[in-house]
Amino acid sequence: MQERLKELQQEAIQKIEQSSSLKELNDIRVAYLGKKGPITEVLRGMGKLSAEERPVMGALANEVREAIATTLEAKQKDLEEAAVLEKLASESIDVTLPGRPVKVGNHHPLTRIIEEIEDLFIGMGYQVAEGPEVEQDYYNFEALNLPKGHPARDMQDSFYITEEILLRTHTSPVQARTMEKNQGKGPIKIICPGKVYRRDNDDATHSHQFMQIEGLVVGENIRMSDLKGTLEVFAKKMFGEDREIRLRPSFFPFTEPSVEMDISCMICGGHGCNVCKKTGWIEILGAGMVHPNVLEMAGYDSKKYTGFAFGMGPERIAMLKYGVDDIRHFYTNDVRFLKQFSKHE
Ligand code: FA5
Repeated sequence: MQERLKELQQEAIQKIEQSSSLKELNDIRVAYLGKKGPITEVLRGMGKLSAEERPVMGALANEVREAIATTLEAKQKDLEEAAVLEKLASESIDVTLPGRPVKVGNHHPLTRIIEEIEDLFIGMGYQVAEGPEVEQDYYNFEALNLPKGHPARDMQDSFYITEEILLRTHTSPVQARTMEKNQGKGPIKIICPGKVYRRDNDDATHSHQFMQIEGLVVGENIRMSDLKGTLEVFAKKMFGEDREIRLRPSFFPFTEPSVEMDISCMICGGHGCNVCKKTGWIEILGAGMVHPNVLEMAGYDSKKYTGFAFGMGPERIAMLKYGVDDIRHFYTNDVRFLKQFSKHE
């Protein structure tokens, strides 16, 4: 029996030393020290021993149990430590590895142009106004001196929603709305950027939805020379100090007199090229002195107050500034096109 116990001790310690997991170790514990284990079995047979042999055997059995338990404990500690070290190693971060590149977006070229124009006018004391894209016929046309049946309504083919409601064809209704809100009192100095809609066929220079930026200045003694000076500053800041401007007579029912502004071609410097169609000039915007009827309809005394207004298409301006040959590039969201503008960020 003594030998059997010694054998069991040796066998158990050998297995413990060879074990490589906590689960394996637990199985060994159950197998050797459990109630159904061989040591317990040996102890059960102690009844057959003499009274002298029994305490000697009991002491030996306890020694064997103790030895196995201590070895188990030591091995368990080793395995637990090894597990922690392995976890730390597997979760360690190599801070010297290069990071994953973060894709940085950039402003859409149109947003950039609009913000540039806004900043420029804000710097001259203008405020930014907004108006609805789904507009009443009254503000889009009638309040702008374009009564129903006026032939000039055909200049802007419209998307009507009902007889009286349409998608605005220009940002000029914001002029009428702002003047009306002011109830005929006090000066106004606003720009209004926004989307507009026309039943135009899409091509390289036309879109059925595009942006406009409106400008309106109302006050006492506002003159055509103020309009010209303002537009000249705008053109030079936008396209370069050596740009020249010229105003050509034009027609808009809401301004009198009306003009179109050209700038000297930035490609050929005014000598004539394909971009300016050999004229040396490029058309940029429409403008004029606010028609007295428009002032009166909005409640302003046209004898006391005068004003000027202008309206431009930022897509066309962006096309000229960035050398873009098709307006549709701005709307198709091709990243190869958009990425080219990130360097301006
Ligand atoms: C107007 O819309 C007037 N409301 C501008 C104005 C305001 C005149 C205040 C006087 C006083 P026009 O229809 O010319 O004008 O349009 C102005 C600009 O919008 C054009 O110069 C052009 O740059 C742009 N534009 C017009 N139609 C389109 C289109 N289909 N696609 C892209 N841009 C367009």
